[in-house]
Amino acid sequence: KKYNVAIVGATGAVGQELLKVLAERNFPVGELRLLASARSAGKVVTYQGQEYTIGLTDEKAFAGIDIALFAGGSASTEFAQAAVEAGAVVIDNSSAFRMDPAVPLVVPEVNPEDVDWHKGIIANPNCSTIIMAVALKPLHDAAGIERVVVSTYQAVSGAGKEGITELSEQTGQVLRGEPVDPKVFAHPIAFNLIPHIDVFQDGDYTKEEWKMIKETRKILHEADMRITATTVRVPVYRSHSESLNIEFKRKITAAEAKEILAKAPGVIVIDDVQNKQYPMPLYTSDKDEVFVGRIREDLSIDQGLNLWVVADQIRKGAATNAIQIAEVLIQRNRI
Ligand code: 2RA
Repeated sequence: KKYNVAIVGATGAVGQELLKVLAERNFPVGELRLLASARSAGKVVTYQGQEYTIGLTDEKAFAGIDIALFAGGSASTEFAQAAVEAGAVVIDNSSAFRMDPAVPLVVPEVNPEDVDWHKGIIANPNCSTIIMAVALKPLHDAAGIERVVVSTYQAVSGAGKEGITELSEQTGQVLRGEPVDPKVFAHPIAFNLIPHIDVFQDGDYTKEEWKMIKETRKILHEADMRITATTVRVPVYRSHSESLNIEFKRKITAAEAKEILAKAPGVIVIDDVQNKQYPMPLYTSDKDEVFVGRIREDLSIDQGLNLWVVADQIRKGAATNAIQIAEVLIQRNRI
């Protein structure tokens, strides 16, 4: 069986990646409808040798669509409901529905069963959250997580194509001794780190930090899990990195954790410090897995581990996860 698929926001960084991943995974696409806002509607893109004209996203754009992949942004609040009413299942990459108790928030390696209770919309979690959840889940199953302290090192492409352009341009400007004019980020990003992603909210945490806390609890079904986060933008093009310090309910050795993670779905362990092997964002881009290394016991507490986790946030953190959700929907007969 084939499925008619719409991509909303088809010209953006996530939309383009959704197209690539659909093709790579041989997703059973019937009709493919590419949609975007007025700014991009009418453009022509080539996909698998065929030309597609980008259509305008509006209430009428979803007739006959089985799966609507929303890449993110305001289109979700405006049009996701219209897509559901037209009979599509929406897989939404925006933050609009993630914490809605009536909407499943799904990472296929972690909580695939949650697709079973969808009512038309399934939310794709925040990129940094997905990456962390894939690494936490097998360890939580094995030893019970008591508390997580996470610090992120997030690539500029998390802010879209404009983030990439800003880093490139500023790098050249700094090297030439010219002034820089930050637009996408609050401060210069070239040769800098910015401990500020998205807007500031309660307790002076950013929205990105709250997403990592609240969404992880929902995905793991652990409403009270103690999690604290600091999210930082770094001058890296692609792939988010995260330092995780995890305290457990029972002792887990580094060797045990390595064994568990090596067998975990969607995880690749790269951890051979003698040979200087650990995950790095330069080498994880365009990959679908979550890479884990520097696995070691936290010697300052009895039952703790430190991990270094890296993954392509446009792939596993967005497009790949969304398409995996669509695959789970099909496998579990929920579409
Ligand atoms: C970022 N997490 O990296 C965001 C993207 N959704 O900015």
